[in-house]
Parts: sequence; structure tokens; C-alpha cells
Amino acid sequence: MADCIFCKIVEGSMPSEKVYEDDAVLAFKDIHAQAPVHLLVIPKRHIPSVREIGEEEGALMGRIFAVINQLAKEHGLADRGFRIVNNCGEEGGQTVHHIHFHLLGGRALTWPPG
Ligand code: IU
Repeated sequence: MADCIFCKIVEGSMPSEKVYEDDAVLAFKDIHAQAPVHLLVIPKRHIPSVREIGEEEGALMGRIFAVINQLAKEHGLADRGFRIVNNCGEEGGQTVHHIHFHLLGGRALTWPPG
């Protein structure tokens, strides 16, 4: 999508600190890190939010969670624990409308969220 910032990151026309890339999935460091490890894992294909996820996206979602698991291990989070966050829609706090999963860790995270 032409005006989507994460599509621009996928294309390479916007900079990002990439930590993982394959044909379908990209992961990069969040520019406003909320924890010592704060990564965003996205599909390269533009999907606005979880509301557009159906059975057909099953393989893609499996790949995304396998990547999250790999990144958690690589960043020393597997034993400590970590959090995966998806914000969906206005009241869910979604600000970038290209589906993304936050991987947060490296400190004790509190609950509930605001
Ligand atoms: P949200 O779940 O839509 O609220 O999260 C969007 C995240 O994208 C947020 O944590 C931003 O800091 C992050 N981000 C980024 O890493 N790089 C960017 O160029 C932009 C937002 I715009």
C-alpha cells in the first residue's frame, strides 16, 4: 500500500533496523522501544489488522509465530519469558495499520496494560 509506513519499510524506502527477513516475514527494532528488547514482526504482505485474518492466513501466522520464537531465543528471552502484543483498531491502540506483533522482553513486564 502506497501510504503504509510498514510497506515502505518492507520495500526499503524507509529505514529500519532489521533483525530477521524471509520471503514473507520481516522483523525490525521498534523505534520507541518500551523494553530492552522490543521488536516488531510483520508479514510483508499488507494486511491491515487481525480483523482481516482468516483460515487462509494460517500458514503465514504460523511462520510469524515461529519467527517470534526464534527471535525470543536469539535475544535471550526464551528462559526469562517475554510478551507478544497485537493492538487492533482504535480502542486497541493500533497506530500503524499494517498488522504487526510486538515482541517485548528483557525486563519484568507488568499487567494489566493501560
Ligand atoms: P501499534 O501497535 O500500532 O501502536 O504500534 C506501532 C509501533 O510501531 C509503535 O511501537 C512505534 O514505535 C513503531 N514504529 C516503528 O518502529 N517505526 C516507525 O517508523 C513507526 C512506528 I511510524
